[in-house]
Amino acid sequence: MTATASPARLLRVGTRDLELGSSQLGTLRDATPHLGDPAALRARLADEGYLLLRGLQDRDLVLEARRQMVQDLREQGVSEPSGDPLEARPAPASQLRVDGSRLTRCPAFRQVVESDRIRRFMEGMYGGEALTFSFKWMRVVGPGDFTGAHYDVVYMGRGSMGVLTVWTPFGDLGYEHGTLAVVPGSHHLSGYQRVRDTYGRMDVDRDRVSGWFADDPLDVTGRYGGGWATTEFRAGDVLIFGMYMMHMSLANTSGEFRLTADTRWQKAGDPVDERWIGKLPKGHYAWHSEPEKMVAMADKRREWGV
Ligand SMILES: O=C(O)CCC(=O)C(=O)O
Repeated sequence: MTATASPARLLRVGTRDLELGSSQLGTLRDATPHLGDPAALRARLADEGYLLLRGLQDRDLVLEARRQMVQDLREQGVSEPSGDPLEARPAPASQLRVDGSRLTRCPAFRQVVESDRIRRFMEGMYGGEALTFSFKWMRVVGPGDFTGAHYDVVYMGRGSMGVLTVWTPFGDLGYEHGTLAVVPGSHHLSGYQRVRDTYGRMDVDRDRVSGWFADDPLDVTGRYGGGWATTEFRAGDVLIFGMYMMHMSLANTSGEFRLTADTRWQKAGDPVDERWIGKLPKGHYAWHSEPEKMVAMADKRREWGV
């Protein structure tokens, strides 16, 4: 009997199809076995730049938050009614990307993103008290949409450089929902040095640059090295990474919304980016406020030669 090779699986990452399992797109390594060993987790984070932790959050609570969010989206007329309280299917003529900020007011949302589990985890990572930004980024990403490749530092780089992003799926996510992808090691790979020294010094409010470095994943790894990695997620899993991790998302090719949050933590007592804290965080106060002053990333990249 001859073994038949399984067909290549193509996944749409940003604007390009990449073959899963190829050198261009691999899968994320699971760091869950190191839970309870902060030194090992810190070493893994320093080396690869990310931590994939399965079941860190309480799955039932995450699903309860999803139920509350779906109900809110239905009340807004954004999501279609359905017998399944967890199904988030866009209503006809609904937008591609819906403002998710109102979903952060769902009671179970905050219970998840500020849970004792994640706080204790961060305290272990920082070896002391941890602080989370009061601003929470909740994404409701519609079919066809994706997030372009970027560093988080261009959006929140005015305080600690030890800020960690926690990417939290609210629901089970297959690749087709548009999972997050990172370039492992891109925070220290030498090929990215010039990118860190140019793009990585931007501040979207001060410099009014568009924040994404690229829409095409190969416009990153094809030039600077490394490969993209992603995985499928279950409610309760989180992906954690630092400010200089190059990341983007797969395109949402499903017929449903992708509900995910990115929330930020840092060591308490370190300088804090004042845009994201307090009762009413001011957020991006200049970026996009005067469209005629916006600087296209393509122009900046030409200027930097990257
Ligand atoms: O979920 C997304 O599409 C983008 C998330 C992101 O860029 C982040 O977590 O920093």
